[in-house]
Amino acid sequence: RALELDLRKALAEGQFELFYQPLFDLEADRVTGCEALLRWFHPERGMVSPGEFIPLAEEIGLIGALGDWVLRAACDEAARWPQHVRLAVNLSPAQFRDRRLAATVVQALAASGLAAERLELEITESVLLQDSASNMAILHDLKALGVRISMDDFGTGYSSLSYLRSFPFDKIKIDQTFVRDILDDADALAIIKAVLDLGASLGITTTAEGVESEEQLHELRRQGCGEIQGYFISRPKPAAEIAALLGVAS
Ligand code: G
Ligand code: G
Ligand code: MN
Ligand code: NA
Repeated sequence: RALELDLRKALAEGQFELFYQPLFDLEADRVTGCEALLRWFHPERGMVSPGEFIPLAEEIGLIGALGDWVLRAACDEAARWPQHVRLAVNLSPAQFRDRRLAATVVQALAASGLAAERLELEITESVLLQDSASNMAILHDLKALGVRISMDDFGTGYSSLSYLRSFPFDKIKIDQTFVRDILDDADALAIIKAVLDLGASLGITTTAEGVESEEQLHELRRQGCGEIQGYFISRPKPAAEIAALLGVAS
């Protein structure tokens, strides 16, 4: 469990960094948001993927401290961006075990000066699956602050549709596995169309994730998709590169 010991030290030693990936509004034809994506630069192993260390952080009880750091650091950074650019932050289900989550968000907003309307919190349906009464109460507290709540990785779980009824989400993010096959799989296209219809009927934004080519972008535009994210627009990049891309004076 060498990695576990290293992870316990990593926060104090400043080994975490936030990268940011743009969200591109197809109607406005510009970047209107960026998603914070956590990176761990391990002194010997180099970059460790969040897919590896987030589950470990949850397991060893570090996700609370790490999640707080992410919220504070991301809000501080986003406060420098133009007003029309929102910040999206991923929340792990384990962060909902702490009833102070909404208070932590309030503190991060207050300390940074970022307006609540500019913060989007991305959750997966597992948040609503586990301990749902308590998690639902926290979600409503968050929503009452004026922050937006997005359903991430939509379409990959068990019963996403029922979750859309149980909470007033502001955004649906279509999982990248559907976008990947949009040009050569009629079923993937049909599902994307249905989710875009669903978003339109609910009056909320639908974002297509994992857009890697111009052809995929064209198809999504043709289907009326409002927002895209993916390597075709930009890979996740360090804060300074994103600030430059957004025209922030350094
Ligand atoms: O950026 P990347 O593809 O490596 O992210 C892998 C996974 O890690 C994704 O599911 C993403 O949502 C998650 N992730 C990235 N940053 C954070 C974070 O700050 N907090 C949480 N809880 N998950 C994150
Ligand atoms: O679970 P979540 O959607 O938060 O995770 C997003 C993950 O997808 C991040 O790890 C990010 O690095 C990755 N990602 C973002 N854009 C693309 C893309 O165009 N192609 C692929 N393969 N991965 C992407
Ligand atoms: Mn996400
Ligand atoms: Na996602």
